[in-house]
Amino acid sequence: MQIEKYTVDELNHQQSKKHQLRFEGIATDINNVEEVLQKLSVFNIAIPSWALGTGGTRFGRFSGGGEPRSLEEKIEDVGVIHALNKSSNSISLHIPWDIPDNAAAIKALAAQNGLHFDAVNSNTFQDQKDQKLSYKFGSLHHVDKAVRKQAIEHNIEVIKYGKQLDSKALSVWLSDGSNFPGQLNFRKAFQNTLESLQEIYAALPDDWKVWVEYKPYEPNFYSTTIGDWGQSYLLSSKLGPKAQTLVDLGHHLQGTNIEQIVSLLLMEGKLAGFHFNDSKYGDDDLTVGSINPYQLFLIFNELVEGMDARGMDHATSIGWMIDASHNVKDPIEDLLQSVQAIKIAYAQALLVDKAALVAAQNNNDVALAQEILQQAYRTDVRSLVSEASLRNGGALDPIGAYRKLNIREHLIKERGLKTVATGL
Ligand code: AFD
Ligand code: MN
Ligand code: MN
Repeated sequence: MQIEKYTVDELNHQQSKKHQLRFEGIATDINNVEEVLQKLSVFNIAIPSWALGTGGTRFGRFSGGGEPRSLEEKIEDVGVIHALNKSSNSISLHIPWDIPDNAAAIKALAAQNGLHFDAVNSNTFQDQKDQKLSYKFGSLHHVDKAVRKQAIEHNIEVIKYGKQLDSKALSVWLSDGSNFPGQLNFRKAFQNTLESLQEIYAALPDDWKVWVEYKPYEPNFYSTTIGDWGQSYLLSSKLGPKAQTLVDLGHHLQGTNIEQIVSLLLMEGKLAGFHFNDSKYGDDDLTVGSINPYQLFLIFNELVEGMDARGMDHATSIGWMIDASHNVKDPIEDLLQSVQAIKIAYAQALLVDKAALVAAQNNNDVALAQEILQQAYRTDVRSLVSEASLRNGGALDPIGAYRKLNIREHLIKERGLKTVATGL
């Protein structure tokens, strides 16, 4: 479904007085408010095609109704998100779940919705119908060369689809690992993975990147062949300049200092980008900012500082994407909330008084350094994010607008109550 712009404008109009008061309140406090607004308004976060349906666990899946039944409908859903928040102008596809039968038509539909295609993702963590060899014991790291070859060819095919859609990156997440001690020779598994990735790397167009994602456990519970950022960094370094390390926030053991990882990867020019989500226990894939928004802010603080140090463009020099799977929420509401949480953390990071922080660090003034960070974190920046959205033609309150416009009800009417989107 297409959202008519005047319906969003009408809702904004109803809220405009209240918004104006809040915005003016904070605007007078910030000396570079226009610069902050400008940065916020060009900042976009990609939506993964697999987050548009309700997720599940191994115990069950409870579909919410009106889920997209095809790639076309997934694109329409991202179009809805983007029309409301003007901050989600791309979609990331997962092959073979989202094979575009007619790339030209798919591209045209995306363009109609103001969207383009972010990284394409390969899938060698599941066996597909009619697949010759099984990935039960892994893919790119497999002991059998024939299985590795099949997985390499799949990745090269994914690049082919991505080229048709003007994607610029291949995102690789492997579930390869082992469940029991002794099952695997770690060195050989790593070497096989490297050699397989080298073949995929050789098939990358010049202006493409390959993003190597890591994850400590699940579905394997003893070892994962690309288990942490060190292993991913080792691979991406050996592969070459077109390979980088992708950070998925949920792919860390509890207590890991993710902001420090981010800082060092950025320093080395090896940070591919993000899969945003939040978690309490593991790879929970919860809504961004729902559990630990302070950590999200600290990550953005390192990002802003590190990118500025290298003269990088915040909006375009790395990949920004959500990777979530919500089991009980309306997926579109969850994604709108996630994008808002990201923009709030980014806005807060832009408010950090950098010169004062550097001085405090150089004086070992620990208390002051904390004050400076928390001063920014405790600022209510929601009206800045709303103002940026308003200036872009989006809604002041995207989730409120989604509800008031009864979008899910429309989708259910159009698609039915018992639809299930492809994905996990
Ligand atoms: C996994 C990974 C990865 C992958 C996705 C598939 O985070 O990014 O593509 O889920 O649904 O947990
Ligand atoms: Mn991920
Ligand atoms: Mn994950």
